[in-house]
Amino acid sequence: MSGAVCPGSFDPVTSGHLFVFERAAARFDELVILVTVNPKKSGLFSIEERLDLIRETTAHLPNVRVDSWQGLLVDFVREQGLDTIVKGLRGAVDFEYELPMAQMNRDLTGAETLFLLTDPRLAHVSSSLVKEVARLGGGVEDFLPPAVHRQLMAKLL
Ligand code: COD
Repeated sequence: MSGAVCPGSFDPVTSGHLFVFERAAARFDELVILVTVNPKKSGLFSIEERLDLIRETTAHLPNVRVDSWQGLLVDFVREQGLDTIVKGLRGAVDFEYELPMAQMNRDLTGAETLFLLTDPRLAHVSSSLVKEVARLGGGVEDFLPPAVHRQLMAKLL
C-alpha cells in the first residue's frame, strides 16, 4: 500500500492546496494531510480550526486522513510508515524554498519529495496573501473553498 503526506501550515487551506490534495489523492492509496506548526508564521486559525476546514473541504476524497504534528516532519513520516512527501509548486520561489528541505528530508530518512505543479490560475494564491487582501476589504472568494471563505469572513468581522 502506498502512502504519502502533504504537509503545510494551511492557515487557512486554499483552493491551491485543494488542487494539490486532489491530484495527490489520485496517485496514492492513502494521503495524510498534515498541519504542521511553522514557528516563522503566526496563525490566524487555530490548529483545530485548520483541521476541521481541511476535513470539510476534502470530504469527497475517501483516502484522505487529516492530522497535526509539532515536531520534525520526517519523524511523522517514519512513525506512520509513509514513503513520500508531496509539495505543491507555484514557481521558482517555491522551488528554491522547497529544494533544501526535500534534500534534508531525504538525507534524514530516505523519504522522497514529489512536487506537483499548481493550476496556473492559482499560482499567485497563498494563505498569507489571501488573508492580507481580505483584511483590507478585497474579494477572495475565488481563491478559497466556500466553507473556508465563510469562516475567514466571520473571523475578520
Ligand atoms: N498552489 C499549489 N501549491 C501551493 C499553493 C498553491 N496556490 N499554495 C501553497 N502551496 C503549497 C506550498 O508550496 C507548500 O508545499 C504547501 O502547499 C503548504 O503551504 P503552506 O504555506 O500552507 O505551508 P508552509 O510552506 O508554511 O509549510 C512548510 C512546512 C510546515 C511543510 C515545513 O516548514 C515543515 O516541514 N515543517 C515541519 C518541521 C520540519 O520538519 N522542519 C525541517 C524541514 S527539512
